[in-house]
Formats: sequence, structure tokens, C-alpha cells
Amino acid sequence: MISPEFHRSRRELYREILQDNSMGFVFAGELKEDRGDQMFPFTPYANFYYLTGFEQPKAVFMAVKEEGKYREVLFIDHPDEKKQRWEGISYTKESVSAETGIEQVEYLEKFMESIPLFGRKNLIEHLYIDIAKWENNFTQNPAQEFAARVQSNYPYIRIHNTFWQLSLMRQVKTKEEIALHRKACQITSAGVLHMLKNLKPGMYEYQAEAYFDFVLKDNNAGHAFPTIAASGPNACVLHYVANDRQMADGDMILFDLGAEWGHYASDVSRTYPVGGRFTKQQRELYEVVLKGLEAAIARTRPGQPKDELQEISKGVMAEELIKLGMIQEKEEIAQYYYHGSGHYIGLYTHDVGDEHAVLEEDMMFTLEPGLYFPELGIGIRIEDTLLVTRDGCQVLSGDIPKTVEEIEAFMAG
Ligand SMILES: [Mn+2]
Repeated sequence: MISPEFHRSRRELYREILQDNSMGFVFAGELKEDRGDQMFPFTPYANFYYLTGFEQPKAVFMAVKEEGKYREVLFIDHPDEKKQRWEGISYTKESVSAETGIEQVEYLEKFMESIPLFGRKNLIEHLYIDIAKWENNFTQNPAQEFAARVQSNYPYIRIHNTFWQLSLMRQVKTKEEIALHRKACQITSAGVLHMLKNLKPGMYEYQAEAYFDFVLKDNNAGHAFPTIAASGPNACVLHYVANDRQMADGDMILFDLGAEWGHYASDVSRTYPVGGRFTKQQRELYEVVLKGLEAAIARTRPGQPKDELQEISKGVMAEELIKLGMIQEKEEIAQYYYHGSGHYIGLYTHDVGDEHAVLEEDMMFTLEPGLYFPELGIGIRIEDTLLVTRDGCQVLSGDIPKTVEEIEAFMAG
């Protein structure tokens, strides 16, 4: 998958965030309960994975910059006998050190005593802790808990959150990351083509979805997010995931899906006529969205402010809707288009980064304009995963049928 050298190069950048006489902490996170005695499969916190490549729960990465010297320690949970017998997981300090390239690896019981903050002269003045929190509640994740405990016991310490700096690092991809994204997009493409070959009226949405899932499993890939397979009026529900409606001839189906490969996501949306041919109205509206997408793709290159792409798509689609007589004034498009035009993509499908950034080479994001007409039972979204290149962009999901002609020709066999 991704090399230890990649993670080492990320730690070199991380090191620059820390000022002298400070420490940095990044937590892997904990296993989460699913139901009964089952746990959710563990995925390490993205910034922890980015810096270490280590994938076991409870681990902590610590960096110390003290009187001009820098060192790193990775604390890992003690691998117990049960884990070894039941899950086949076994590792030692030495094997983890060899795998990750982090010289000093210690078991977690050494964590507190290894922090050169406690029981020492007051040399360390700053702690850099990576704290991300998505839910609006007061439950604490391990990073927050640690920050709160340090703050209450050592009020003279200044705590900084490194989440934003790491987000800015993650928004520009390395060649290795791009290769993983590329592979995720290839598998997604194979999955969509397989599904499209088998799509026909009378099927349930979940049956179409099953053809996509087969290709992912067949390639040993995971899902970047739950698949949306929304036919007819369901396509107007942005995050519809029930996928249990029976499709009729004359319906369109909106797919929003993506494979994940080596932790990196792909994210693609397509809207197809279930019976293989668009009606006149479907075709007209579909081409409005496609023009909106293509206009933004055409402007995607280094130097372009990212947040303008939304307005570019919106402006083109509004003009086209006026031509069709669907709206009179440009602003009325807000009635039919009510989400953002895309997002960064990376370790998260909706990845971190600065939405107001000026585009740079090797950034990756999606563009996904849409139009939704509940009264017509029509919802259309077309989304591609893009890589910014030196002088433009590359559409990594570009070989998935997208124009009316490509779609109808492919579906005709
Ligand atoms: Mn998306």
C-alpha cells in the first residue's frame, strides 16, 4: 500500500509545526461498540494514520522538541494473548518500530512516565494536540480528555490544536496518495460499468447496488461511504440510502458511490435512465447539469480560487434553465440547486482543507452540481473526482459514461 517513507515525510512537515520546548500528541482513537459483543471495524483517526501508518486502536504518537533536540515516540497497546489467538494479531515494539520507521516504540503503560512534563523543571511550555471533534456534544475523545487533564493540572501550559495545520498538509497529495486515489477510481469505474450493464426496469434499487458491491468485494476494496441508489423522486432526497424502491421504465436512477483503496476515497455520481434511453425532458435537464459540471472542470487549474467553481456551475445552469423556460431570473435556481459544488477528497470522502484556497497542483476534490425537481420526480447529480495538474486537471472518474450519447450507446450494449 503506502510506504513508511510517505509517513516519515509527513512527520518531517509536522515537526515544523512544533516550536522549541514543546510536545506534540496525536491519538489513534478507540474501538467503538456496535451491538452486543461486536465492535465496529477499527479505522485510526486520519491524522494519526497520516503521520504513522499504524492501524491499531489506543496508540499515541508523541513528538518532543526540547532545547533544540527532536525525538518521536509511538506508544502502542500491549498485544495480548487473546488478540493473538482470536484475531491473529501479534506485534511487538520491535516489529512496529521496523514497520513504521519510528525508532522509539513503547507500550502504553509507559505513556505517563515518558512525558517530560511531569516531575521536571518547567521546560515544556506548549503542547500541540490534534483535536478534531465533529459531534456537537460534550462527550470527549481521547485527545480532548488528555488536553483537559493537562490543562487542569498544569494551567501554565499553552495548548494548541494542530488539526488545521494537518488539514492544510492533507489538502495537497503526494504521488503515492494520488496512485491510491487513482486505483479507487478505477475500481469504482469497473463497478459502475458492471452495474450499468445489468440495470433494467423492474429491478429494485438495492439490486442495482449489488452489482456495484460485487466488483468492490471482488477487488478487495471497501466503500468510501454508503451507496446512494435513488430512483425517480428519491433522487431529490440528497442523502437517500434506503435503496428499496422498484424501478420502472421511464425512471432515472441517481447513483452516488465510491470505492476506497488503501484508506483513500473516490466519490462519483451519475444519473442514468433505467430503461436505457432518456425522455426529451430528462435529456434536456441532464444536459443542463452536465454543462454546469463541464464549465467548472474547464476552469480547474492552479491559481483558480476553489470557491468560485460553485458559482461557475450555478451561473451556467441558471442560464440554461432560463433558455428552457424553467426559471425567469438567475436567482431562482436556488429552488432547484441547494448544495455545495464539491469537496476535497482524501482519507475522508469529505476531506479536510481550506474551502477558500487557491488551487495548487496535486490537490484533489470533487465537483458535483445537481438539479432537483420533486414535482417532476427528477433529480440529477453528476460528480467527478478530480486531480489538479500543472496546467489544468485530470478527471480520474472520466471513463464512466457521462454524456447522453455515451450513456445511451453503452446501455444499448
Ligand atoms: Mn461527493
